[in-house]
Amino acid sequence: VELLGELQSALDDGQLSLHYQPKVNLASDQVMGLEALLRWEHPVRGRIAPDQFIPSAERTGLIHSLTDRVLDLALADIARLRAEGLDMPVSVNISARNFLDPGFADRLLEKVRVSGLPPCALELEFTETALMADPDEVIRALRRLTEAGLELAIDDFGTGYSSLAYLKRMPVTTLKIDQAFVRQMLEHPVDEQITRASISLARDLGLKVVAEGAEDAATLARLRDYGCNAAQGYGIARPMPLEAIIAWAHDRG
Ligand code: G
Ligand code: G
Ligand code: MN
Ligand code: NA
Repeated sequence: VELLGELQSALDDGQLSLHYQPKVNLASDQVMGLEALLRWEHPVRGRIAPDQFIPSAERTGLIHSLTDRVLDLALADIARLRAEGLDMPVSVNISARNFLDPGFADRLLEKVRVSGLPPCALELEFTETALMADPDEVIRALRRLTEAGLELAIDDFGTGYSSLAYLKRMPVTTLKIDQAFVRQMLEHPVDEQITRASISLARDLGLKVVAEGAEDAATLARLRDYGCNAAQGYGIARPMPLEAIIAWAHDRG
């Protein structure tokens, strides 16, 4: 609660920024996108992890202005990336609560319009939980966003509560397999089976599939064997500030 009051001032003081983690296409080895991850640099407490403040921002409704700020930061950073010749979609994490705000899709589309960027430069990641409260309403909002040209991805796949019937109804283009299954899949056969089955499911449904939490070369090689389209994880790169990701991407060629 105390942190939350400070988050309100952090929103006004420029203490929030985005770090970026690359996703790499496993067939071509090319960078195919970046995920934006929120970072709060508190003047006294130092770095505060999103897990420590996003849940309470969700409970109190502050998540609405927080997500608006994240979108503004991301759109500004996308313009900078494109000025550097780095023309790849950036994905932003959207809370389930954001979809319960009836003005959310309109505000987001207006921000994209004002930015002058093509809508396909922005991808939204959200979990299956986003559908639980009001599936029809959320699916309508998702459809508007996808019809406007945004990319949509299901995040943390396999850890939520939704049914596969929802997966079929949702207008998503990408499925991200949660790191809980990928990280130690070479040590734990059940994790590997779940990862492999999720890759097949995604491909059968015509979705792109991204494995998260790939921490080493052996895991990346196995994911490639299984036909996974892309991977993200410490085995490729950690999340890093904008200028560092620009240097990293140029360096990699
Ligand atoms: O980057 P890190 O591993 O610390 O992120 C921890 C969690 O916080 C992840 O579940 C991630 O999806 C979430 N997260 C990171 N940035 C944002 C953000 O901008 N908005 C929301 N809603 N969640 C975020
Ligand atoms: O929930 P979401 O998938 O958005 O969360 C992404 C989180 O995973 C971020 O906090 C990011 O820092 C973290 N992360 C990214 N790659 C790896 C990895 O290879 N290993 C681990 N342990 N965490 C990772
Ligand atoms: Mn994510
Ligand atoms: Na995830």
